[in-house]
Amino acid sequence: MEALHLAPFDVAALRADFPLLSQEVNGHPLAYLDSTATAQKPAAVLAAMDQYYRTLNANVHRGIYQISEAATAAYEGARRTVGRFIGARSPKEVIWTRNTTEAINLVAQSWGRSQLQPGDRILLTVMEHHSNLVPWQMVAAQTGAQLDFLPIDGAGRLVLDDLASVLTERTRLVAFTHMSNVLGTINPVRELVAAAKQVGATVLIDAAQSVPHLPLDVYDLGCDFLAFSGHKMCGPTGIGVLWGRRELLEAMPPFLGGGDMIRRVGLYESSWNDLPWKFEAGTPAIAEAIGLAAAVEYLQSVGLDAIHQREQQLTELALAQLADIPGLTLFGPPAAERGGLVSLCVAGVHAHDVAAFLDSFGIAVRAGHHCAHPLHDLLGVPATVRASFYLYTTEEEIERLAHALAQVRAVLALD
Ligand code: 7TS
Repeated sequence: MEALHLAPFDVAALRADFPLLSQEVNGHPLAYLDSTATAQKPAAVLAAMDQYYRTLNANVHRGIYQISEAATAAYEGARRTVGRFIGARSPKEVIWTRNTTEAINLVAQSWGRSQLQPGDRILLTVMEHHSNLVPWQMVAAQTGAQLDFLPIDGAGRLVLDDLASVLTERTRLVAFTHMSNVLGTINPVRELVAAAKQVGATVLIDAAQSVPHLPLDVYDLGCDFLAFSGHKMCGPTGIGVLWGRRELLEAMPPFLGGGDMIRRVGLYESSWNDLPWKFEAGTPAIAEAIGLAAAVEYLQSVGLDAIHQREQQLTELALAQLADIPGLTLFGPPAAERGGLVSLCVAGVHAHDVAAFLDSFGIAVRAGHHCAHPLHDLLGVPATVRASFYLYTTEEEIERLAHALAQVRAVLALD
């Protein structure tokens, strides 16, 4: 196999920023190929959170004392940094949540429950992660709305030929993933948004797999809501974002009730705080917001264009190396149409056994249905093995993956 020529990208220097990556597992250097599940954290993120706890730790929006005011400034400054990163026009459009899942549930329960009526339709795709499916099933049961689905073709691309039959005047919401966490497919956002807008539908984008990996601007995409998680973009767990158009957010009722989200509270009724705090009940994830802003600054220093290009080149390399291995089935479209991941099956070997075999070589991949059960039913397999790449992934790690996968059938296949 002739090595593909990759654009210059100082991966060795980047890897030095990630303390976890230097360890050995089962006597081999760790090859962490599961960034789609969660990304590793650079020292700059760990340092920002450490410094917050060492020097500023105090609750926000409350204390009239120095460190509380400084903590509030850092926390709200983080919101501005993250908002600018996705093209938000105001920090009021940026709602902190725990993760993508909570952001989508917020829209489903606040916007969906107050807007949807019996007979309304919600258009999703068959490739959604459970977090962009189950909340809509729940709100459909609560409101009498019904779900429709866009299908995929054999290469894992959305099929838009029959769009007019599923996207009608009754469609109130179109919600889809920007990038599939199983197939890697990058969906045609602008085309879908334009079609949705023609019928007056609101659009939510699950950007859990796109915000970490490619440059993106919410106004350029034209959507109404966009959800993502900090932990998949080199930030901490426990922090995510819902971006929404201000007029929609202003009109929506709160999601959770409690401290911080209120303006005035009486014994029998209350009034709500301004955006964004109306949606942020209780003590927030302060250190995590600060850590996420540090992650954003880190990713920007590398460059999202460079990261995306690099991942597509790594994917091309992986697809080329894996294509030659007998007994492998690869899912998803060509590298140019996808992000940095490869999902596959090995004939005669369960995905979990493949993952355990790879782990014995220090290669960490995910095996299972990746929270996309209906998609796996459609692919006709109970589980896949998924290797995913990020800015710290090396060509050598992909070669090690291909080398180990070339041996797995000889060792484990029953046929
Ligand atoms: N949407 C997509 C497209 C995802 O890939 C994930 C997580 C989520 C939503 C949910 O994100 P969370 O942070 O709220 O959990 N995907 C995966 C994965 O593929 N393996 O582990 C988590």
